[in-house]
Amino acid sequence: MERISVEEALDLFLNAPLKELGERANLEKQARHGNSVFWVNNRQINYTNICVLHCNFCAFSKIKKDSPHAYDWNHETVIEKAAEAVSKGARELHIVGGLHPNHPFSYYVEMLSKLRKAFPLVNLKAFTAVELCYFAKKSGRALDDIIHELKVAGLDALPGGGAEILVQSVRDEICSGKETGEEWLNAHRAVHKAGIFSNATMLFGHIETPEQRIEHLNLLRQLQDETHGFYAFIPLVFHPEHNSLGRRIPQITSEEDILRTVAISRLFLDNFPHIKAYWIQMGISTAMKALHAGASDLDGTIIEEKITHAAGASSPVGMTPEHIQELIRAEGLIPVERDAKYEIYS
Ligand code: V47
Ligand code: SF4
Repeated sequence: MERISVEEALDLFLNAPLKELGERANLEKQARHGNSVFWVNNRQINYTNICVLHCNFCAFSKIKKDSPHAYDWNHETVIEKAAEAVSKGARELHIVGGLHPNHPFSYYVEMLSKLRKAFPLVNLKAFTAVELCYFAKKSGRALDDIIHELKVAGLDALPGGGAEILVQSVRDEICSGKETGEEWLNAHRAVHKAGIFSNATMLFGHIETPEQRIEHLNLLRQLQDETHGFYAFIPLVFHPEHNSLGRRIPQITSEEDILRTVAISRLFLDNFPHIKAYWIQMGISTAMKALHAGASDLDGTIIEEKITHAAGASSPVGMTPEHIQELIRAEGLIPVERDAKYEIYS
Protein backbone atom coordinates (compact mmCIF):
# COMPACT_ATOMS: atom_id res chain seq x y z
CA MET A 1 0.00 0.00 0.00
CA GLU A 2 1.18 3.51 -0.71
CA ARG A 3 2.54 5.51 2.15
CA ILE A 4 0.30 8.37 3.26
CA SER A 5 1.73 11.88 3.05
CA VAL A 6 1.72 14.56 5.75
CA GLU A 7 -1.14 16.34 3.93
CA GLU A 8 -3.20 13.16 3.61
CA ALA A 9 -2.60 12.32 7.26
CA LEU A 10 -3.79 15.76 8.33
CA ASP A 11 -6.86 15.51 6.15
CA LEU A 12 -7.75 12.04 7.48
CA PHE A 13 -7.12 13.10 11.05
CA LEU A 14 -9.29 16.19 10.78
CA ASN A 15 -12.04 15.03 8.45
CA ALA A 16 -12.49 11.25 8.24
CA PRO A 17 -15.43 9.94 10.27
CA LEU A 18 -14.08 8.20 13.40
CA LYS A 19 -15.65 4.87 12.45
CA GLU A 20 -13.95 4.81 9.03
CA LEU A 21 -10.63 6.02 10.38
CA GLY A 22 -10.68 3.41 13.14
CA GLU A 23 -11.66 0.60 10.76
CA ARG A 24 -8.91 1.52 8.32
CA ALA A 25 -6.32 1.57 11.13
CA ASN A 26 -7.69 -1.72 12.47
CA LEU A 27 -7.17 -3.34 9.05
CA GLU A 28 -3.53 -2.18 9.17
CA LYS A 29 -3.15 -3.59 12.67
CA GLN A 30 -4.80 -6.88 11.65
CA ALA A 31 -2.52 -7.18 8.60
CA ARG A 32 0.51 -6.96 10.88
CA HIS A 33 -0.57 -8.83 13.99
CA GLY A 34 -3.94 -10.49 13.31
CA ASN A 35 -5.94 -10.75 16.54
CA SER A 36 -2.86 -10.66 18.77
CA VAL A 37 -2.50 -8.01 21.45
CA PHE A 38 0.88 -7.77 23.13
CA TRP A 39 1.34 -7.17 26.88
CA VAL A 40 4.23 -7.32 29.33
CA ASN A 41 4.56 -8.35 32.96
CA ASN A 42 6.52 -5.33 34.15
CA ARG A 43 7.12 -2.78 36.85
CA GLN A 44 7.81 0.91 36.65
CA ILE A 45 10.56 2.15 38.98
CA ASN A 46 10.77 5.95 39.25
CA TYR A 47 13.95 6.14 41.30
CA THR A 48 13.70 9.87 42.14
CA ASN A 49 11.26 12.74 41.65
CA ILE A 50 13.92 15.38 42.23
CA CYS A 51 14.52 17.18 38.95
CA VAL A 52 16.46 20.23 37.80
CA LEU A 53 13.85 21.03 35.12
CA HIS A 54 10.35 22.50 35.45
CA CYS A 55 8.30 21.14 32.54
CA ASN A 56 4.98 22.85 33.03
CA PHE A 57 2.93 19.68 32.35
CA CYS A 58 4.77 17.70 35.02
CA ALA A 59 3.18 17.06 38.42
CA PHE A 60 5.70 14.38 39.34
CA SER A 61 8.90 16.35 39.81
CA LYS A 62 9.93 18.12 42.98
CA ILE A 63 12.55 20.78 42.50
CA LYS A 64 13.75 21.14 46.05
CA LYS A 65 15.42 18.19 47.71
CA ASP A 66 13.91 19.20 51.06
CA SER A 67 10.34 19.33 49.75
CA PRO A 68 8.25 16.98 51.95
CA HIS A 69 7.28 14.89 48.89
CA ALA A 70 10.77 14.69 47.38
CA TYR A 71 12.35 11.25 47.32
CA ASP A 72 15.52 9.68 46.03
CA TRP A 73 15.67 5.89 46.36
CA ASN A 74 19.03 4.28 47.02
CA HIS A 75 20.13 1.19 45.09
CA GLU A 76 18.89 -1.13 47.82
CA THR A 77 15.36 0.26 47.50
CA VAL A 78 15.50 -0.06 43.72
CA ILE A 79 16.62 -3.70 44.09
CA GLU A 80 13.80 -4.38 46.60
CA LYS A 81 11.19 -2.95 44.19
CA ALA A 82 12.69 -5.03 41.38
CA ALA A 83 12.76 -8.19 43.51
CA GLU A 84 9.05 -7.84 44.30
CA ALA A 85 8.27 -7.56 40.58
CA VAL A 86 10.55 -10.43 39.55
CA SER A 87 8.91 -12.65 42.18
CA LYS A 88 5.62 -11.94 40.35
CA GLY A 89 7.11 -12.95 37.01
CA ALA A 90 8.20 -9.52 35.66
CA ARG A 91 10.09 -9.65 32.39
CA GLU A 92 10.68 -5.88 32.15
CA LEU A 93 11.75 -3.16 34.56
CA HIS A 94 10.88 0.31 33.21
CA ILE A 95 13.27 2.62 35.09
CA VAL A 96 13.12 6.41 34.72
CA GLY A 97 13.44 9.38 37.03
CA GLY A 98 13.89 13.12 37.40
CA LEU A 99 17.18 14.78 36.45
CA HIS A 100 18.86 14.71 39.85
CA PRO A 101 21.31 17.55 40.44
CA ASN A 102 23.93 15.54 42.35
CA HIS A 103 24.24 11.91 41.29
CA PRO A 104 27.38 11.13 39.28
CA PHE A 105 27.03 9.02 36.12
CA SER A 106 28.53 6.05 38.01
CA TYR A 107 25.35 6.03 40.17
CA TYR A 108 23.24 5.04 37.14
CA VAL A 109 25.79 2.55 35.82
CA GLU A 110 25.94 0.86 39.22
CA MET A 111 22.15 0.77 39.44
CA LEU A 112 21.96 -1.20 36.21
CA SER A 113 24.92 -3.50 37.02
CA LYS A 114 23.44 -4.36 40.41
CA LEU A 115 20.05 -5.09 38.85
CA ARG A 116 21.64 -7.15 36.07
CA LYS A 117 23.62 -9.19 38.63
CA ALA A 118 20.62 -9.78 40.89
CA PHE A 119 18.14 -10.51 38.06
CA PRO A 120 20.05 -11.83 35.02
CA LEU A 121 16.93 -12.56 32.95
CA VAL A 122 14.74 -9.50 33.37
CA ASN A 123 14.91 -6.81 30.64
CA LEU A 124 16.16 -3.42 31.80
CA LYS A 125 14.30 -0.71 29.84
CA ALA A 126 15.86 2.35 31.39
CA PHE A 127 16.48 6.08 31.07
CA THR A 128 14.82 8.37 28.55
CA ALA A 129 16.76 10.21 25.83
CA VAL A 130 16.50 13.30 28.06
CA GLU A 131 18.19 11.46 30.94
CA LEU A 132 20.95 10.17 28.62
CA CYS A 133 21.65 13.70 27.32
CA TYR A 134 21.71 14.99 30.90
CA PHE A 135 24.19 12.27 31.97
CA ALA A 136 26.41 13.21 29.01
CA LYS A 137 26.28 16.96 29.66
CA LYS A 138 26.83 16.61 33.39
CA SER A 139 29.73 14.17 33.12
CA GLY A 140 31.29 15.99 30.13
CA ARG A 141 31.38 12.70 28.22
CA ALA A 142 30.27 11.85 24.70
CA LEU A 143 26.74 10.48 24.37
CA ASP A 144 28.08 7.40 22.54
CA ASP A 145 30.32 6.57 25.54
CA ILE A 146 27.43 7.00 27.96
CA ILE A 147 25.29 4.62 25.90
CA HIS A 148 28.12 2.10 25.56
CA GLU A 149 28.77 2.04 29.32
CA LEU A 150 25.08 1.60 30.13
CA LYS A 151 24.85 -1.18 27.55
CA VAL A 152 27.77 -3.02 29.14
CA ALA A 153 26.08 -2.57 32.55
CA GLY A 154 22.90 -4.25 31.27
CA LEU A 155 20.73 -1.75 29.37
CA ASP A 156 18.37 -3.71 27.09
CA ALA A 157 16.04 -1.04 25.68
CA LEU A 158 15.25 2.66 25.95
CA PRO A 159 11.78 3.93 26.90
CA GLY A 160 10.17 6.59 24.74
CA GLY A 161 9.63 9.39 27.27
CA GLY A 162 10.75 12.98 26.96
CA ALA A 163 9.64 13.44 23.33
CA GLU A 164 6.60 15.56 24.29
CA ILE A 165 6.01 17.41 21.00
CA LEU A 166 9.24 17.48 19.02
CA VAL A 167 8.41 20.84 17.39
CA GLN A 168 10.61 23.42 19.11
CA SER A 169 8.06 26.23 19.39
CA VAL A 170 5.82 23.92 21.46
CA ARG A 171 8.75 22.73 23.59
CA ASP A 172 9.67 26.34 24.31
CA GLU A 173 6.22 26.78 25.85
CA ILE A 174 5.76 23.52 27.73
CA CYS A 175 9.26 22.37 28.64
CA SER A 176 11.64 25.23 28.18
CA GLY A 177 15.24 24.26 29.01
CA LYS A 178 14.67 20.60 28.16
CA GLU A 179 16.65 18.90 25.40
CA THR A 180 15.52 20.07 21.96
CA GLY A 181 13.52 17.85 19.63
CA GLU A 182 16.65 17.42 17.55
CA GLU A 183 18.65 16.32 20.60
CA TRP A 184 15.91 13.80 21.50
CA LEU A 185 16.00 12.37 17.96
CA ASN A 186 19.82 12.33 17.91
CA ALA A 187 19.93 10.43 21.18
CA HIS A 188 17.60 7.75 19.79
CA ARG A 189 19.69 7.64 16.60
CA ALA A 190 22.80 7.04 18.74
CA VAL A 191 21.02 4.36 20.81
CA HIS A 192 19.90 2.55 17.65
CA LYS A 193 23.43 2.76 16.24
CA ALA A 194 24.63 1.05 19.42
CA GLY A 195 22.29 -1.85 18.66
CA ILE A 196 19.67 -0.98 21.28
CA PHE A 197 16.00 -0.63 20.34
CA SER A 198 13.75 2.06 21.79
CA ASN A 199 10.20 3.42 21.94
CA ALA A 200 8.84 6.84 21.04
CA THR A 201 6.08 8.86 22.71
CA MET A 202 4.04 11.97 21.96
CA LEU A 203 2.42 14.00 24.74
CA PHE A 204 -0.79 15.31 23.20
CA GLY A 205 -4.02 17.05 24.14
CA HIS A 206 -2.57 20.37 25.32
CA ILE A 207 -1.47 23.41 23.28
CA GLU A 208 -0.23 21.57 20.20
CA THR A 209 -2.09 21.91 16.87
CA PRO A 210 -3.08 18.96 14.64
CA GLU A 211 -0.36 20.08 12.21
CA GLN A 212 2.24 19.87 14.97
CA ARG A 213 1.08 16.38 15.95
CA ILE A 214 1.53 15.18 12.37
CA GLU A 215 4.89 16.95 12.14
CA HIS A 216 5.94 15.05 15.28
CA LEU A 217 4.88 11.76 13.67
CA ASN A 218 6.73 12.70 10.49
CA LEU A 219 9.99 13.30 12.39
CA LEU A 220 9.62 9.85 13.98
CA ARG A 221 8.80 8.18 10.65
CA GLN A 222 11.86 9.75 9.05
CA LEU A 223 14.17 8.54 11.83
CA GLN A 224 12.65 5.06 11.69
CA ASP A 225 13.27 4.94 7.91
CA GLU A 226 16.91 5.61 8.68
CA THR A 227 17.52 3.32 11.69
CA HIS A 228 14.62 0.84 12.04
CA GLY A 229 15.32 0.99 15.77
CA PHE A 230 11.88 1.75 17.23
CA TYR A 231 9.61 -0.97 18.57
CA ALA A 232 6.53 1.02 19.55
CA PHE A 233 4.89 4.43 19.42
CA ILE A 234 2.96 5.52 22.52
CA PRO A 235 0.55 8.48 22.38
CA LEU A 236 0.50 9.97 25.89
CA VAL A 237 -2.68 11.72 27.00
CA PHE A 238 -2.01 15.00 28.82
CA HIS A 239 -3.39 14.99 32.40
CA PRO A 240 -3.98 18.47 33.82
CA GLU A 241 -4.05 18.14 37.63
CA HIS A 242 -1.33 19.61 39.88
CA ASN A 243 0.66 21.15 37.04
CA SER A 244 0.71 24.68 35.67
CA LEU A 245 -0.16 23.73 32.07
CA GLY A 246 -3.38 22.31 33.50
CA ARG A 247 -4.48 25.80 34.47
CA ARG A 248 -4.49 26.68 30.75
CA ILE A 249 -5.83 23.31 29.55
CA PRO A 250 -7.97 22.07 32.44
CA GLN A 251 -9.65 19.10 30.69
CA ILE A 252 -8.31 15.74 29.53
CA THR A 253 -8.89 15.53 25.79
CA SER A 254 -11.92 13.61 24.47
CA GLU A 255 -12.10 9.88 23.84
CA GLU A 256 -12.69 10.65 20.16
CA ASP A 257 -9.45 12.64 19.98
CA ILE A 258 -7.54 9.78 21.67
CA LEU A 259 -8.93 7.19 19.24
CA ARG A 260 -8.33 9.40 16.20
CA THR A 261 -4.73 9.90 17.37
CA VAL A 262 -4.19 6.16 17.81
CA ALA A 263 -5.68 5.48 14.37
CA ILE A 264 -3.71 8.12 12.50
CA SER A 265 -0.51 6.96 14.23
CA ARG A 266 -1.12 3.40 12.99
CA LEU A 267 -1.75 4.62 9.45
CA PHE A 268 1.04 7.18 9.25
CA LEU A 269 3.79 5.31 11.15
CA ASP A 270 3.82 2.47 8.62
CA ASN A 271 7.38 1.56 9.65
CA PHE A 272 6.61 1.14 13.39
CA PRO A 273 5.82 -2.42 14.49
CA HIS A 274 3.46 -1.38 17.32
CA ILE A 275 1.16 1.37 18.52
CA LYS A 276 0.65 1.14 22.27
CA ALA A 277 -2.63 1.87 24.05
CA TYR A 278 -1.15 2.95 27.39
CA TRP A 279 -4.13 2.02 29.55
CA ILE A 280 -2.81 3.99 32.55
CA GLN A 281 -3.40 7.25 30.65
CA MET A 282 -6.27 6.35 28.30
CA GLY A 283 -8.25 4.59 31.00
CA ILE A 284 -9.13 0.93 30.55
CA SER A 285 -12.35 1.46 28.61
CA THR A 286 -10.80 3.77 25.97
CA ALA A 287 -7.71 1.54 25.73
CA MET A 288 -10.01 -1.40 24.85
CA LYS A 289 -11.56 0.67 22.05
CA ALA A 290 -8.06 1.63 20.86
CA LEU A 291 -7.34 -2.10 20.38
CA HIS A 292 -9.92 -1.96 17.55
CA ALA A 293 -8.55 1.29 16.10
CA GLY A 294 -4.92 0.41 15.37
CA ALA A 295 -3.28 -0.36 18.72
CA SER A 296 -1.55 -3.74 19.10
CA ASP A 297 0.02 -3.38 22.55
CA LEU A 298 -1.26 -2.53 26.03
CA ASP A 299 2.06 -2.01 27.86
CA GLY A 300 1.81 -3.91 31.09
CA THR A 301 1.07 -4.70 34.68
CA ILE A 302 3.11 -1.64 35.87
CA ILE A 303 2.51 -2.23 39.66
CA GLU A 304 3.33 1.36 40.69
CA GLU A 305 2.61 4.27 38.30
CA LYS A 306 3.54 7.68 39.66
CA ILE A 307 3.91 10.20 36.81
CA THR A 308 0.34 10.24 35.47
CA HIS A 309 -1.24 9.63 38.86
CA ALA A 310 0.51 12.73 40.22
CA ALA A 311 -1.37 14.58 37.44
CA GLY A 312 -4.79 13.15 38.30
CA ALA A 313 -5.09 9.80 36.47
CA SER A 314 -8.10 7.84 37.70
CA SER A 315 -6.97 4.42 36.39
CA PRO A 316 -5.54 1.87 38.85
CA VAL A 317 -1.74 2.12 39.42
CA GLY A 318 -1.23 -1.46 38.27
CA MET A 319 -3.01 -4.58 37.03
CA THR A 320 -2.49 -8.31 37.51
CA PRO A 321 -1.37 -10.46 34.55
CA GLU A 322 -4.67 -12.38 34.83
CA HIS A 323 -6.74 -9.19 34.58
CA ILE A 324 -4.85 -7.81 31.57
CA GLN A 325 -5.30 -11.10 29.71
CA GLU A 326 -8.99 -11.30 30.61
CA LEU A 327 -9.51 -7.77 29.28
CA ILE A 328 -7.89 -8.67 25.95
CA ARG A 329 -9.91 -11.90 25.64
CA ALA A 330 -13.14 -10.06 26.43
CA GLU A 331 -12.50 -7.97 23.28
CA GLY A 332 -12.34 -11.20 21.21
CA LEU A 333 -8.55 -10.77 20.87
CA ILE A 334 -5.58 -12.97 21.79
CA PRO A 335 -3.21 -11.94 24.60
CA VAL A 336 0.46 -12.47 23.72
CA GLU A 337 2.98 -12.03 26.51
CA ARG A 338 6.20 -10.29 25.49
CA ASP A 339 9.27 -8.76 27.10
CA ALA A 340 10.80 -5.31 26.48
CA LYS A 341 12.51 -6.64 23.31
CA TYR A 342 9.25 -8.13 21.99
CA GLU A 343 10.41 -11.73 22.56
CA ILE A 344 7.22 -13.77 22.89
CA TYR A 345 6.36 -16.04 25.86
CA SER A 346 2.98 -17.56 25.12
O1 V47 B 1 8.20 11.69 29.51
C1 V47 B 1 4.58 13.83 32.20
C2 V47 B 1 4.75 12.20 30.26
C3 V47 B 1 6.23 10.48 30.19
C4 V47 B 1 2.44 14.13 32.20
O2 V47 B 1 8.50 3.65 26.39
C5 V47 B 1 2.73 13.16 31.26
O3 V47 B 1 7.27 1.91 26.80
C6 V47 B 1 0.50 12.94 30.74
O4 V47 B 1 7.24 7.94 28.57
N1 V47 B 1 0.15 13.92 31.62
C7 V47 B 1 6.66 9.24 30.91
N2 V47 B 1 1.78 12.57 30.52
C8 V47 B 1 5.84 8.03 30.46
C9 V47 B 1 6.45 7.36 29.27
C10 V47 B 1 6.10 5.96 28.94
C11 V47 B 1 4.99 5.38 29.51
C12 V47 B 1 4.69 4.05 29.18
C13 V47 B 1 5.50 3.32 28.35
C14 V47 B 1 6.63 3.92 27.80
C15 V47 B 1 7.53 3.12 26.93
C16 V47 B 1 6.92 5.25 28.08
O5 V47 B 1 4.99 10.91 30.74
C17 V47 B 1 7.07 11.72 30.29
C18 V47 B 1 6.10 12.78 29.83
O6 V47 B 1 6.09 12.88 28.44
N3 V47 B 1 4.07 13.02 31.26
N4 V47 B 1 3.58 14.53 32.80
C19 V47 B 1 1.07 14.53 32.38
N5 V47 B 1 0.73 15.50 33.22
FE1 SF4 C 1 11.76 16.61 35.14
FE2 SF4 C 1 10.78 14.77 33.42
FE3 SF4 C 1 9.10 16.16 35.01
FE4 SF4 C 1 10.35 17.40 33.00
S1 SF4 C 1 8.85 15.70 32.78
S2 SF4 C 1 10.16 18.18 35.13
S3 SF4 C 1 12.34 16.35 32.97
S4 SF4 C 1 10.67 14.70 35.68
